[in-house]
Amino acid sequence: MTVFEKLLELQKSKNTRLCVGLDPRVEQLPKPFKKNLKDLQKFLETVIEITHPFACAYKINFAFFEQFGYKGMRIIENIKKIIPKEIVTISDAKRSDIGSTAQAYAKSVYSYFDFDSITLNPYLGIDSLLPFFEYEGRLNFVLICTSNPGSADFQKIKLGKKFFFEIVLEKLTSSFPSETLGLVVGATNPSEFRIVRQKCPQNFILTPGIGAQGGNLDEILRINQNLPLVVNVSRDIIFASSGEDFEKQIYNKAKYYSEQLRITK
Ligand code: NUP
Repeated sequence: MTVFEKLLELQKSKNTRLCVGLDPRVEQLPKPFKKNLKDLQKFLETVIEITHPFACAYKINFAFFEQFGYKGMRIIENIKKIIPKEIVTISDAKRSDIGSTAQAYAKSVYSYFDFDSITLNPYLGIDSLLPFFEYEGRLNFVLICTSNPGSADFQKIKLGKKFFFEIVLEKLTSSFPSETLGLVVGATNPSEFRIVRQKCPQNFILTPGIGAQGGNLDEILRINQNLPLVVNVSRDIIFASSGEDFEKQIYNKAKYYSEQLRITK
């Protein structure tokens, strides 16, 4: 079964498009935890235990682990083992490089860590992405229009009547089958989301930017209708509370977003 199929099926059976983002910040761990790496792992174990019934995917942003060197990378390995096998795992590593180096990046995420999916930066061109697409059945999410203000600097430059990101998108869709090509579009860009959706009704779109970044979920759902979508929420779920009640608040937030993101209402 491909990751595309796995994600679609799980979304149907759990009736949700929620992806929980595991972006831990040691200084923000809730009160019962000490501000060290051992407790950071314990916190993530608790988050997974509470949220897994509500999620179709977990997105692990490597930045929050890499900053601690090998100790952080070991936490990725450890928490990866406790995520239930049926849930899709997305490595948010935003990789790409010259072909031979990209091969090593792909081997790390797909072979060593065994993630289902990865996020990729298309700026180096198609050859920099190919090694990831050579892993059969995986779903590669390529950045198209990101949620940060700087997405205007390059992605939204107009070339004739088109945005630069539209040209990137056309090149990507003519290079890779839709089952292997996911797209990252920030929820803070509803009009760009609409353009991407019109051009690519079949591809999975991964949408960050809900919660802490203020994206409008209703608008994204309206534009998307029932097309393949997975919506990430990180801080607004995992740091729902800094106090003793953190478990209850994480539960409430995960349940809330999971219900907002139902496939059938
Ligand atoms: O365009 C993007 N915006 C974005 O926020 C692409 C991303 N991969 N992300 C990531 O999604 C970001 O790095 C973080 O891991 C997560 C959003 O977190 P939060 O704003 O829900 O806390």
